[in-house]
Amino acid sequence: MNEPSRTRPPLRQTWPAAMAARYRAAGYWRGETFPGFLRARAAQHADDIAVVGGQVRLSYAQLWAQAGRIGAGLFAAGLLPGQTVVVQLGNVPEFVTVVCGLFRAGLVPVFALPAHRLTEVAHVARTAHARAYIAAAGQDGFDYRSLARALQAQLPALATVVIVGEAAEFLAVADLDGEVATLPPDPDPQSVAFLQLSGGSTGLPKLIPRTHDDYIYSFRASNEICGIGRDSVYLVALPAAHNFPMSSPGFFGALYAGARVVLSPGPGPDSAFPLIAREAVTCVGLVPPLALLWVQAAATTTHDLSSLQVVQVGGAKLVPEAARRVIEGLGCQLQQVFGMAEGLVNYTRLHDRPELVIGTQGRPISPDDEVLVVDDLGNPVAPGSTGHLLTRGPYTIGAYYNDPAANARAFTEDGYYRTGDMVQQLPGGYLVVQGRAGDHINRAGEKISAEEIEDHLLAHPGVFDAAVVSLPDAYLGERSCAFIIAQGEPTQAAGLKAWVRGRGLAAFKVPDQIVFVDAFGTTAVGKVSRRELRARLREGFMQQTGETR
Ligand code: J2J
Repeated sequence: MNEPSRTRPPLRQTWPAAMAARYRAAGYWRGETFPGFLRARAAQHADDIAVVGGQVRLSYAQLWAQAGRIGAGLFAAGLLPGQTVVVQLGNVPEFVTVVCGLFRAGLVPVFALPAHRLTEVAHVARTAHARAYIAAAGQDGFDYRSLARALQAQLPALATVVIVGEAAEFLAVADLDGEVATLPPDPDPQSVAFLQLSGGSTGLPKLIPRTHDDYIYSFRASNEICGIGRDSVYLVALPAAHNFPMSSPGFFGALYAGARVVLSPGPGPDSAFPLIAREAVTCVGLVPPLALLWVQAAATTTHDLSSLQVVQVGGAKLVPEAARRVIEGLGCQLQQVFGMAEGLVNYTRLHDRPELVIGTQGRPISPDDEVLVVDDLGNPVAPGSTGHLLTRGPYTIGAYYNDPAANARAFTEDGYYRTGDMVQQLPGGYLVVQGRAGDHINRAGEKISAEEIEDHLLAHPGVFDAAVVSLPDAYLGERSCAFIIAQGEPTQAAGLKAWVRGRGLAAFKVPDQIVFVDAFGTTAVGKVSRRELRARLREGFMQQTGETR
Protein backbone atom coordinates (compact mmCIF):
# COMPACT_ATOMS: atom_id res chain seq x y z
CA MET A 1 0.00 0.00 0.00
CA ASN A 2 0.95 3.61 -0.29
CA GLU A 3 3.97 2.85 -2.43
CA PRO A 4 3.70 4.18 -5.91
CA SER A 5 6.96 6.08 -6.18
CA ARG A 6 10.39 4.52 -6.32
CA THR A 7 12.04 7.59 -4.87
CA ARG A 8 9.60 8.21 -2.07
CA PRO A 9 10.41 6.68 1.31
CA PRO A 10 7.66 4.27 2.40
CA LEU A 11 4.68 5.90 3.98
CA ARG A 12 4.01 4.01 7.18
CA GLN A 13 3.45 4.20 10.88
CA THR A 14 4.06 1.12 12.97
CA TRP A 15 3.87 0.07 16.58
CA PRO A 16 5.80 -2.79 18.18
CA ALA A 17 3.93 -6.06 17.60
CA ALA A 18 3.09 -6.63 21.27
CA MET A 19 1.59 -3.17 21.63
CA ALA A 20 -0.36 -3.50 18.41
CA ALA A 21 -1.75 -6.84 19.60
CA ARG A 22 -2.80 -5.25 22.90
CA TYR A 23 -4.55 -2.36 21.17
CA ARG A 24 -6.47 -4.75 18.98
CA ALA A 25 -7.40 -7.02 21.86
CA ALA A 26 -8.59 -4.01 23.86
CA GLY A 27 -10.87 -3.02 20.99
CA TYR A 28 -9.13 0.28 20.20
CA TRP A 29 -8.08 -0.75 16.73
CA ARG A 30 -11.05 -2.32 15.06
CA GLY A 31 -9.89 -2.49 11.50
CA GLU A 32 -12.07 0.43 10.49
CA THR A 33 -11.11 2.77 7.65
CA PHE A 34 -12.28 6.18 6.50
CA PRO A 35 -14.00 4.96 3.36
CA GLY A 36 -15.42 2.05 5.36
CA PHE A 37 -17.18 4.18 7.94
CA LEU A 38 -18.25 6.86 5.45
CA ARG A 39 -19.92 4.20 3.29
CA ALA A 40 -21.61 2.74 6.35
CA ARG A 41 -23.01 6.13 7.44
CA ALA A 42 -24.24 6.82 3.91
CA ALA A 43 -26.18 3.57 4.09
CA GLN A 44 -27.43 4.04 7.67
CA HIS A 45 -28.30 7.74 7.61
CA ALA A 46 -28.61 8.42 3.88
CA ASP A 47 -30.87 11.46 4.16
CA ASP A 48 -29.49 12.99 7.37
CA ILE A 49 -27.55 16.18 6.85
CA ALA A 50 -23.82 15.52 7.22
CA VAL A 51 -22.21 18.82 6.22
CA VAL A 52 -23.42 22.40 6.18
CA GLY A 53 -21.27 25.17 4.75
CA GLY A 54 -22.12 28.34 2.89
CA GLN A 55 -25.26 27.63 0.87
CA VAL A 56 -24.51 23.91 0.73
CA ARG A 57 -26.23 21.19 2.76
CA LEU A 58 -25.05 17.68 2.01
CA SER A 59 -26.69 14.50 3.25
CA TYR A 60 -24.58 11.47 4.16
CA ALA A 61 -25.60 9.86 0.86
CA GLN A 62 -24.58 12.99 -1.05
CA LEU A 63 -21.27 13.23 0.81
CA TRP A 64 -20.47 9.65 -0.17
CA ALA A 65 -21.52 10.27 -3.79
CA GLN A 66 -19.41 13.44 -3.97
CA ALA A 67 -16.45 11.58 -2.51
CA GLY A 68 -16.82 8.96 -5.23
CA ARG A 69 -17.07 11.54 -7.98
CA ILE A 70 -14.02 13.44 -6.74
CA GLY A 71 -11.96 10.31 -6.14
CA ALA A 72 -12.77 8.90 -9.58
CA GLY A 73 -12.15 12.33 -11.13
CA LEU A 74 -8.70 12.46 -9.63
CA PHE A 75 -7.94 9.03 -11.12
CA ALA A 76 -9.19 10.27 -14.47
CA ALA A 77 -6.76 13.17 -14.04
CA GLY A 78 -3.90 10.70 -13.72
CA LEU A 79 -3.42 10.19 -10.00
CA LEU A 80 -2.80 6.72 -8.59
CA PRO A 81 -3.71 5.16 -5.23
CA GLY A 82 -1.05 5.78 -2.59
CA GLN A 83 0.05 9.12 -3.99
CA THR A 84 0.09 12.17 -1.74
CA VAL A 85 -1.96 15.30 -2.36
CA VAL A 86 -1.51 18.61 -0.57
CA VAL A 87 -4.87 20.03 0.49
CA GLN A 88 -5.01 23.71 1.39
CA LEU A 89 -8.62 24.65 1.95
CA GLY A 90 -10.51 26.77 4.43
CA ASN A 91 -13.80 25.96 6.08
CA VAL A 92 -15.76 25.20 2.95
CA PRO A 93 -17.84 22.07 2.28
CA GLU A 94 -15.27 21.02 -0.31
CA PHE A 95 -12.79 20.53 2.52
CA VAL A 96 -14.85 17.57 3.61
CA THR A 97 -15.86 16.27 0.17
CA VAL A 98 -12.32 16.51 -1.22
CA VAL A 99 -10.71 14.80 1.76
CA CYS A 100 -13.34 12.07 1.75
CA GLY A 101 -12.80 11.74 -2.02
CA LEU A 102 -9.07 11.29 -1.49
CA PHE A 103 -9.71 8.65 1.15
CA ARG A 104 -12.11 6.87 -1.14
CA ALA A 105 -9.50 6.81 -3.89
CA GLY A 106 -6.73 5.59 -1.57
CA LEU A 107 -4.96 8.92 -2.08
CA VAL A 108 -3.22 10.43 0.92
CA PRO A 109 -4.12 14.02 1.91
CA VAL A 110 -1.36 16.20 3.31
CA PHE A 111 -2.89 19.07 5.25
CA ALA A 112 -1.60 22.61 4.86
CA LEU A 113 -3.14 25.51 6.75
CA PRO A 114 -4.86 28.23 4.71
CA ALA A 115 -2.41 30.70 6.28
CA HIS A 116 0.58 28.87 4.83
CA ARG A 117 2.38 30.45 1.91
CA LEU A 118 4.85 29.32 -0.72
CA THR A 119 7.75 28.47 1.61
CA GLU A 120 5.68 26.24 3.85
CA VAL A 121 3.54 24.64 1.14
CA ALA A 122 6.56 23.93 -1.06
CA HIS A 123 8.37 22.35 1.88
CA VAL A 124 5.39 20.17 2.71
CA ALA A 125 4.78 19.18 -0.93
CA ARG A 126 8.44 18.37 -1.45
CA THR A 127 8.85 16.37 1.75
CA ALA A 128 5.68 14.40 1.01
CA HIS A 129 6.58 13.89 -2.67
CA ALA A 130 3.13 15.27 -3.48
CA ARG A 131 1.69 14.74 -6.96
CA ALA A 132 -1.20 17.14 -6.65
CA TYR A 133 -2.28 20.32 -4.90
CA ILE A 134 -5.90 21.17 -4.12
CA ALA A 135 -6.77 24.70 -2.98
CA ALA A 136 -9.45 27.35 -3.18
CA ALA A 137 -9.24 29.96 -5.93
CA GLY A 138 -9.07 32.59 -3.24
CA GLN A 139 -9.67 33.19 0.41
CA ASP A 140 -9.27 36.28 2.58
CA GLY A 141 -7.92 38.23 -0.37
CA PHE A 142 -5.26 35.67 -1.27
CA ASP A 143 -5.12 33.95 -4.67
CA TYR A 144 -4.04 30.33 -4.22
CA ARG A 145 -3.86 29.84 -7.99
CA SER A 146 -0.77 32.04 -8.08
CA LEU A 147 0.63 29.97 -5.23
CA ALA A 148 -0.11 26.88 -7.34
CA ARG A 149 1.83 28.35 -10.26
CA ALA A 150 4.82 29.12 -8.08
CA LEU A 151 4.67 25.62 -6.61
CA GLN A 152 4.60 23.97 -10.00
CA ALA A 153 7.57 26.06 -11.12
CA GLN A 154 9.57 24.66 -8.18
CA LEU A 155 8.22 21.13 -8.10
CA PRO A 156 7.87 19.34 -11.44
CA ALA A 157 6.41 16.26 -9.69
CA LEU A 158 3.39 18.32 -8.67
CA ALA A 159 1.62 17.56 -11.91
CA THR A 160 -1.99 18.21 -11.00
CA VAL A 161 -3.66 21.27 -9.50
CA VAL A 162 -7.34 21.23 -8.62
CA ILE A 163 -9.17 24.37 -7.57
CA VAL A 164 -12.35 25.01 -5.61
CA GLY A 165 -14.06 27.87 -7.46
CA GLU A 166 -12.82 29.68 -10.56
CA ALA A 167 -10.03 27.36 -11.73
CA ALA A 168 -8.32 29.43 -14.49
CA GLU A 169 -5.97 27.02 -16.32
CA PHE A 170 -6.35 24.32 -13.64
CA LEU A 171 -8.95 21.62 -13.04
CA ALA A 172 -12.03 22.61 -11.07
CA VAL A 173 -13.22 20.40 -8.21
CA ALA A 174 -16.77 20.89 -9.49
CA ASP A 175 -15.79 19.43 -12.87
CA LEU A 176 -14.01 16.33 -11.57
CA ASP A 177 -15.69 13.20 -12.75
CA GLY A 178 -14.86 9.62 -13.49
CA GLU A 179 -15.92 6.01 -13.23
CA VAL A 180 -16.62 5.07 -9.62
CA ALA A 181 -15.85 1.48 -10.66
CA THR A 182 -12.20 2.49 -11.04
CA LEU A 183 -11.91 3.20 -7.29
CA PRO A 184 -9.88 0.72 -5.28
CA PRO A 185 -11.17 -1.49 -2.47
CA ASP A 186 -10.92 -0.12 1.05
CA PRO A 187 -7.36 0.31 2.28
CA ASP A 188 -5.49 -1.60 4.94
CA PRO A 189 -6.60 -0.13 8.29
CA GLN A 190 -2.95 -0.06 9.36
CA SER A 191 -1.91 2.03 6.38
CA VAL A 192 -1.35 5.76 6.53
CA ALA A 193 -4.58 7.67 5.90
CA PHE A 194 -3.08 11.16 5.74
CA LEU A 195 -0.19 13.36 6.80
CA GLN A 196 -0.91 16.00 9.41
CA LEU A 197 1.49 18.85 10.11
CA SER A 198 3.37 19.33 13.35
CA GLY A 199 3.55 22.71 14.95
CA GLY A 200 6.90 21.75 16.44
CA SER A 201 9.70 23.89 17.76
CA THR A 202 12.38 23.39 15.13
CA GLY A 203 12.39 24.52 11.55
CA LEU A 204 9.62 23.95 9.05
CA PRO A 205 6.59 21.75 9.75
CA LYS A 206 7.21 18.03 10.08
CA LEU A 207 4.84 15.50 8.60
CA ILE A 208 2.84 13.24 10.87
CA PRO A 209 1.62 9.99 9.31
CA ARG A 210 -1.60 8.84 10.96
CA THR A 211 -3.20 5.49 10.24
CA HIS A 212 -6.88 4.74 9.74
CA ASP A 213 -7.01 2.54 12.84
CA ASP A 214 -5.22 4.88 15.21
CA TYR A 215 -6.94 8.09 14.19
CA ILE A 216 -10.42 6.58 14.06
CA TYR A 217 -9.87 5.21 17.55
CA SER A 218 -8.93 8.67 18.80
CA PHE A 219 -12.10 10.34 17.57
CA ARG A 220 -14.41 7.43 18.29
CA ALA A 221 -13.22 7.47 21.92
CA SER A 222 -13.38 11.29 21.92
CA ASN A 223 -17.04 11.14 20.90
CA GLU A 224 -17.83 9.22 24.04
CA ILE A 225 -15.85 11.60 26.24
CA CYS A 226 -17.31 14.71 24.62
CA GLY A 227 -20.90 13.47 24.42
CA ILE A 228 -21.10 13.46 20.62
CA GLY A 229 -23.94 11.36 19.20
CA ARG A 230 -26.19 11.31 16.18
CA ASP A 231 -28.16 14.33 17.45
CA SER A 232 -25.08 16.50 17.94
CA VAL A 233 -24.26 19.50 15.79
CA TYR A 234 -20.53 20.23 15.71
CA LEU A 235 -19.31 23.64 14.60
CA VAL A 236 -15.89 23.91 12.94
CA ALA A 237 -14.85 27.42 13.98
CA LEU A 238 -11.05 27.02 13.88
CA PRO A 239 -9.43 26.22 10.52
CA ALA A 240 -10.60 22.72 9.61
CA ALA A 241 -7.04 21.59 8.84
CA HIS A 242 -6.05 21.93 12.49
CA ASN A 243 -5.91 18.63 14.30
CA PHE A 244 -8.15 19.90 17.13
CA PRO A 245 -11.32 20.64 15.10
CA MET A 246 -10.51 17.67 12.89
CA SER A 247 -10.34 14.98 15.53
CA SER A 248 -10.99 16.06 19.10
CA PRO A 249 -13.67 14.93 18.38
CA GLY A 250 -13.84 17.37 15.52
CA PHE A 251 -15.68 17.01 12.27
CA PHE A 252 -14.41 13.48 11.74
CA GLY A 253 -15.76 12.48 15.15
CA ALA A 254 -19.08 14.09 14.25
CA LEU A 255 -19.24 12.28 10.89
CA TYR A 256 -18.35 9.01 12.58
CA ALA A 257 -21.28 9.55 14.96
CA GLY A 258 -23.67 10.35 12.12
CA ALA A 259 -24.01 13.87 13.53
CA ARG A 260 -24.09 17.17 11.65
CA VAL A 261 -20.99 19.21 10.82
CA VAL A 262 -21.38 22.97 10.35
CA LEU A 263 -18.47 24.88 8.87
CA SER A 264 -18.00 28.47 9.97
CA PRO A 265 -16.08 30.51 7.40
CA GLY A 266 -14.30 32.37 10.18
CA PRO A 267 -13.66 31.83 13.89
CA GLY A 268 -15.13 35.10 15.17
CA PRO A 269 -18.57 35.64 16.70
CA ASP A 270 -19.77 37.46 13.57
CA SER A 271 -19.47 34.30 11.48
CA ALA A 272 -20.13 31.72 14.17
CA PHE A 273 -23.02 33.09 16.26
CA PRO A 274 -25.61 33.25 13.45
CA LEU A 275 -24.69 29.66 12.54
CA ILE A 276 -25.03 28.50 16.14
CA ALA A 277 -28.50 29.98 16.27
CA ARG A 278 -29.60 28.75 12.84
CA GLU A 279 -28.21 25.22 13.07
CA ALA A 280 -28.68 24.70 16.83
CA VAL A 281 -25.00 23.92 17.31
CA THR A 282 -24.25 21.80 20.39
CA CYS A 283 -20.44 21.62 20.47
CA VAL A 284 -17.50 23.73 19.32
CA GLY A 285 -13.72 23.80 19.85
CA LEU A 286 -11.94 27.12 20.43
CA VAL A 287 -8.49 28.41 21.34
CA PRO A 288 -8.27 30.50 24.53
CA PRO A 289 -8.16 34.03 23.01
CA LEU A 290 -11.08 33.18 20.78
CA ALA A 291 -13.07 31.80 23.70
CA LEU A 292 -12.61 35.12 25.51
CA LEU A 293 -13.69 37.03 22.43
CA TRP A 294 -16.81 34.87 22.26
CA VAL A 295 -17.52 35.56 25.94
CA GLN A 296 -17.31 39.28 25.30
CA ALA A 297 -19.59 39.10 22.26
CA ALA A 298 -22.06 36.75 23.97
CA ALA A 299 -22.83 39.43 26.56
CA THR A 300 -24.58 41.60 24.00
CA THR A 301 -25.47 39.26 21.13
CA THR A 302 -29.00 39.00 19.82
CA HIS A 303 -28.29 35.48 18.52
CA ASP A 304 -29.67 32.57 20.47
CA LEU A 305 -26.72 30.52 21.73
CA SER A 306 -28.77 28.34 24.07
CA SER A 307 -28.25 25.17 22.01
CA LEU A 308 -24.55 25.13 22.94
CA GLN A 309 -23.88 22.32 25.39
CA VAL A 310 -20.11 21.97 25.36
CA VAL A 311 -17.47 24.55 24.55
CA GLN A 312 -14.06 22.99 24.29
CA VAL A 313 -10.97 25.11 24.75
CA GLY A 314 -7.50 23.93 23.85
CA GLY A 315 -4.43 24.45 21.70
CA ALA A 316 -2.86 26.73 24.28
CA LYS A 317 -3.14 27.12 28.03
CA LEU A 318 -6.44 28.35 29.41
CA VAL A 319 -5.65 29.94 32.76
CA PRO A 320 -8.15 29.35 35.59
CA GLU A 321 -9.51 32.89 35.60
CA ALA A 322 -10.22 32.69 31.87
CA ALA A 323 -11.82 29.27 32.39
CA ARG A 324 -14.22 30.78 34.94
CA ARG A 325 -15.13 33.55 32.52
CA VAL A 326 -15.85 31.06 29.74
CA ILE A 327 -18.18 29.04 31.98
CA GLU A 328 -20.05 32.12 33.21
CA GLY A 329 -20.08 33.98 29.92
CA LEU A 330 -21.20 31.18 27.61
CA GLY A 331 -23.43 29.44 30.13
CA CYS A 332 -22.52 25.94 29.04
CA GLN A 333 -20.10 23.21 29.93
CA LEU A 334 -16.42 23.93 29.48
CA GLN A 335 -14.13 21.14 28.41
CA GLN A 336 -10.39 21.73 28.41
CA VAL A 337 -8.50 19.91 25.67
CA PHE A 338 -4.76 19.43 25.66
CA GLY A 339 -3.77 17.63 22.52
CA MET A 340 -1.19 17.37 19.78
CA ALA A 341 -1.27 16.31 16.16
CA GLU A 342 1.32 13.62 17.02
CA GLY A 343 -1.29 11.84 19.10
CA LEU A 344 -2.02 12.14 22.82
CA VAL A 345 -5.17 14.09 23.63
CA ASN A 346 -6.34 14.93 27.14
CA TYR A 347 -9.81 16.09 28.12
CA THR A 348 -11.46 17.22 31.28
CA ARG A 349 -14.53 15.02 31.55
CA LEU A 350 -18.03 16.45 31.33
CA HIS A 351 -18.86 15.38 34.88
CA ASP A 352 -15.58 16.38 36.47
CA ARG A 353 -15.53 18.55 39.59
CA PRO A 354 -15.22 22.28 38.78
CA GLU A 355 -11.69 22.41 40.26
CA LEU A 356 -10.52 19.93 37.64
CA VAL A 357 -12.35 21.60 34.76
CA ILE A 358 -10.99 25.01 35.71
CA GLY A 359 -7.55 24.08 36.93
CA THR A 360 -6.33 21.23 34.72
CA GLN A 361 -5.95 20.37 31.06
CA GLY A 362 -7.61 17.01 31.52
CA ARG A 363 -6.47 13.41 31.37
CA PRO A 364 -5.69 11.12 28.44
CA ILE A 365 -8.34 9.55 26.24
CA SER A 366 -7.14 5.99 26.63
CA PRO A 367 -6.33 3.71 29.56
CA ASP A 368 -3.41 2.64 27.37
CA ASP A 369 -1.98 6.12 26.90
CA GLU A 370 1.32 5.81 28.74
CA VAL A 371 2.43 9.08 30.26
CA LEU A 372 5.81 9.75 31.85
CA VAL A 373 6.82 12.97 33.57
CA VAL A 374 10.60 13.11 33.73
CA ASP A 375 13.45 15.43 34.67
CA ASP A 376 16.13 16.68 32.30
CA LEU A 377 17.98 13.37 32.61
CA GLY A 378 14.93 11.31 31.81
CA ASN A 379 14.23 10.10 35.33
CA PRO A 380 10.67 10.20 36.68
CA VAL A 381 10.02 13.25 38.87
CA ALA A 382 8.37 12.98 42.26
CA PRO A 383 4.57 12.67 41.92
CA GLY A 384 3.03 16.10 41.43
CA SER A 385 6.30 17.79 40.41
CA THR A 386 6.76 19.46 37.06
CA GLY A 387 8.70 17.65 34.36
CA HIS A 388 8.90 16.83 30.67
CA LEU A 389 5.89 15.01 29.28
CA LEU A 390 6.68 11.84 27.33
CA THR A 391 4.00 9.61 25.91
CA ARG A 392 3.23 6.59 23.79
CA GLY A 393 0.03 4.75 23.13
CA PRO A 394 -2.59 3.51 20.69
CA TYR A 395 -2.87 6.76 18.70
CA THR A 396 0.51 8.43 19.26
CA ILE A 397 3.04 8.20 16.46
CA GLY A 398 6.48 6.64 16.80
CA ALA A 399 8.03 8.52 13.88
CA TYR A 400 7.62 11.53 11.62
CA TYR A 401 7.66 10.98 7.89
CA ASN A 402 10.96 11.16 6.07
CA ASP A 403 12.87 12.99 8.81
CA PRO A 404 15.46 10.82 10.60
CA ALA A 405 17.06 13.79 12.39
CA ALA A 406 13.75 14.92 13.88
CA ASN A 407 12.94 11.33 14.82
CA ALA A 408 16.22 10.95 16.68
CA ARG A 409 15.37 14.03 18.75
CA ALA A 410 11.67 13.55 19.24
CA PHE A 411 11.41 9.90 20.29
CA THR A 412 13.08 7.89 23.03
CA GLU A 413 14.52 4.45 22.48
CA ASP A 414 11.39 2.99 24.04
CA GLY A 415 9.23 4.74 21.50
CA TYR A 416 7.97 7.56 23.70
CA TYR A 417 7.22 10.86 22.00
CA ARG A 418 8.92 13.82 23.66
CA THR A 419 6.08 16.31 23.59
CA GLY A 420 8.26 19.28 24.55
CA ASP A 421 5.62 20.22 27.13
CA MET A 422 6.36 20.70 30.83
CA VAL A 423 3.53 19.30 32.91
CA GLN A 424 2.51 18.37 36.38
CA GLN A 425 0.56 15.16 36.86
CA LEU A 426 -2.15 15.15 39.53
CA PRO A 427 -3.82 12.11 41.09
CA GLY A 428 -6.15 10.49 38.58
CA GLY A 429 -3.75 11.30 35.77
CA TYR A 430 -4.92 14.89 35.27
CA LEU A 431 -2.28 17.08 33.68
CA VAL A 432 -1.55 20.72 34.29
CA VAL A 433 0.52 22.29 31.50
CA GLN A 434 3.21 24.43 33.07
CA GLY A 435 5.06 25.57 29.97
CA ARG A 436 7.36 23.93 27.52
CA ALA A 437 10.94 23.00 27.08
CA GLY A 438 11.28 23.80 23.39
CA ASP A 439 11.50 27.21 21.79
CA HIS A 440 8.29 27.71 19.98
CA ILE A 441 5.85 30.50 20.34
CA ASN A 442 2.26 29.43 20.91
CA ARG A 443 0.48 32.40 19.35
CA ALA A 444 -3.20 31.86 20.04
CA GLY A 445 -2.78 28.16 19.29
CA GLU A 446 -0.64 28.65 16.16
CA LYS A 447 2.82 27.25 16.83
CA ILE A 448 5.82 29.19 15.52
CA SER A 449 9.37 27.87 15.56
CA ALA A 450 11.79 30.49 16.88
CA GLU A 451 14.56 28.88 14.85
CA GLU A 452 12.63 29.08 11.60
CA ILE A 453 11.98 32.80 11.97
CA GLU A 454 15.54 33.51 13.08
CA ASP A 455 16.77 31.86 9.87
CA HIS A 456 14.61 34.15 7.77
CA LEU A 457 15.71 37.23 9.70
CA LEU A 458 19.36 36.26 9.36
CA ALA A 459 18.96 36.18 5.60
CA HIS A 460 18.34 39.95 5.69
CA PRO A 461 21.51 41.92 4.90
CA GLY A 462 20.85 44.37 7.73
CA VAL A 463 20.70 41.65 10.40
CA PHE A 464 23.85 40.54 12.16
CA ASP A 465 22.07 38.27 14.61
CA ALA A 466 18.48 37.50 15.58
CA ALA A 467 16.81 35.77 18.49
CA VAL A 468 13.07 35.16 18.51
CA VAL A 469 11.25 34.63 21.80
CA SER A 470 7.72 34.49 23.13
CA LEU A 471 6.39 37.26 25.35
CA PRO A 472 3.25 37.02 27.43
CA ASP A 473 0.35 38.73 25.70
CA ALA A 474 -2.98 39.65 27.26
CA TYR A 475 -4.92 38.72 24.15
CA LEU A 476 -2.87 36.16 22.22
CA GLY A 477 -1.52 34.34 25.26
CA GLU A 478 1.91 34.68 23.68
CA ARG A 479 3.24 37.01 21.04
CA SER A 480 6.51 36.78 19.16
CA CYS A 481 9.35 39.23 19.68
CA ALA A 482 12.53 39.31 17.59
CA PHE A 483 15.67 40.75 19.17
CA ILE A 484 17.89 42.05 16.41
CA ILE A 485 21.52 43.08 16.29
CA ALA A 486 21.67 45.25 13.19
CA GLN A 487 24.55 45.69 10.76
CA GLY A 488 25.27 47.92 7.77
CA GLU A 489 22.55 50.26 6.56
CA PRO A 490 20.00 51.07 9.29
CA THR A 491 16.91 48.88 9.10
CA GLN A 492 13.42 49.66 10.41
CA ALA A 493 11.18 47.23 12.25
CA ALA A 494 8.51 47.59 9.56
CA GLY A 495 11.06 46.69 6.91
CA LEU A 496 12.05 43.53 8.75
CA LYS A 497 8.44 42.48 9.17
CA ALA A 498 7.84 43.03 5.47
CA TRP A 499 10.98 40.98 4.78
CA VAL A 500 9.67 38.00 6.75
CA ARG A 501 6.31 38.27 5.02
CA GLY A 502 8.07 38.49 1.67
CA ARG A 503 9.83 35.18 2.35
CA GLY A 504 6.57 33.41 1.58
CA LEU A 505 5.53 32.61 5.13
CA ALA A 506 2.22 32.47 6.95
CA ALA A 507 1.32 35.91 8.29
CA PHE A 508 1.10 34.61 11.86
CA LYS A 509 4.86 34.01 11.75
CA VAL A 510 5.73 37.68 11.19
CA PRO A 511 7.22 38.90 14.50
CA ASP A 512 4.67 40.90 16.48
CA GLN A 513 7.42 43.02 17.93
CA ILE A 514 10.99 43.84 16.97
CA VAL A 515 13.54 45.09 19.49
CA PHE A 516 16.93 46.33 18.30
CA VAL A 517 19.78 45.67 20.73
CA ASP A 518 23.52 46.36 20.54
CA ALA A 519 24.52 42.95 21.79
CA PHE A 520 22.90 39.86 23.26
CA GLY A 521 24.76 40.46 26.51
CA THR A 522 26.38 37.05 26.69
CA THR A 523 28.65 38.11 29.52
CA ALA A 524 28.73 34.75 31.25
CA VAL A 525 31.75 32.59 30.71
CA GLY A 526 31.56 29.89 28.12
CA LYS A 527 29.21 29.19 25.29
CA VAL A 528 25.57 29.96 25.68
CA SER A 529 23.04 27.80 23.87
CA ARG A 530 20.46 29.47 21.68
CA ARG A 531 17.88 28.33 24.14
CA GLU A 532 19.57 29.97 27.11
CA LEU A 533 20.15 33.06 25.05
CA ARG A 534 16.50 33.33 24.16
CA ALA A 535 15.50 32.78 27.79
CA ARG A 536 17.88 35.50 28.99
CA LEU A 537 16.69 37.99 26.41
CA ARG A 538 13.10 37.28 27.34
CA GLU A 539 13.70 37.64 31.07
CA GLY A 540 15.84 40.75 30.66
CA PHE A 541 13.28 42.42 28.45
CA MET A 542 10.40 41.58 30.74
CA GLN A 543 12.24 42.98 33.75
CA GLN A 544 13.03 46.15 31.86
CA THR A 545 9.51 46.72 30.65
CA GLY A 546 7.87 45.51 33.84
CA GLU A 547 5.89 42.85 31.97
CA THR A 548 4.69 39.97 34.06
CA ARG A 549 3.69 36.47 33.17
C1 J2J B 1 -1.55 24.17 26.91
N1 J2J B 1 -0.89 23.87 25.77
C2 J2J B 1 -1.58 23.20 24.83
C3 J2J B 1 -3.58 23.19 26.22
C4 J2J B 1 -2.26 22.12 23.06
C5 J2J B 1 -6.63 18.94 20.49
C6 J2J B 1 -6.29 20.13 21.10
C7 J2J B 1 -5.14 20.82 20.71
C8 J2J B 1 -4.32 20.33 19.71
C9 J2J B 1 -3.11 21.08 19.33
C10 J2J B 1 -4.66 19.11 19.11
C11 J2J B 1 -2.94 22.83 25.00
N2 J2J B 1 -2.84 23.86 27.14
N3 J2J B 1 -4.86 22.90 26.47
O1 J2J B 1 -3.91 18.56 18.13
O2 J2J B 1 -6.13 17.25 18.89
C12 J2J B 1 0.12 22.93 23.02
C13 J2J B 1 1.14 21.96 23.58
C14 J2J B 1 1.09 20.82 22.57
C15 J2J B 1 0.92 21.58 21.27
C16 J2J B 1 0.33 20.75 20.15
C17 J2J B 1 -5.81 18.43 19.49
N4 J2J B 1 -3.32 22.16 23.90
N5 J2J B 1 -1.22 22.75 23.61
O3 J2J B 1 -2.91 22.22 19.75
O4 J2J B 1 -0.22 19.86 17.26
O5 J2J B 1 2.38 22.60 23.57
O6 J2J B 1 -2.22 20.41 18.53
O7 J2J B 1 2.27 20.04 22.56
O8 J2J B 1 -1.25 22.19 17.04
O9 J2J B 1 0.02 22.65 21.63
O10 J2J B 1 -0.03 21.59 19.07
P1 J2J B 1 -0.90 21.01 17.87
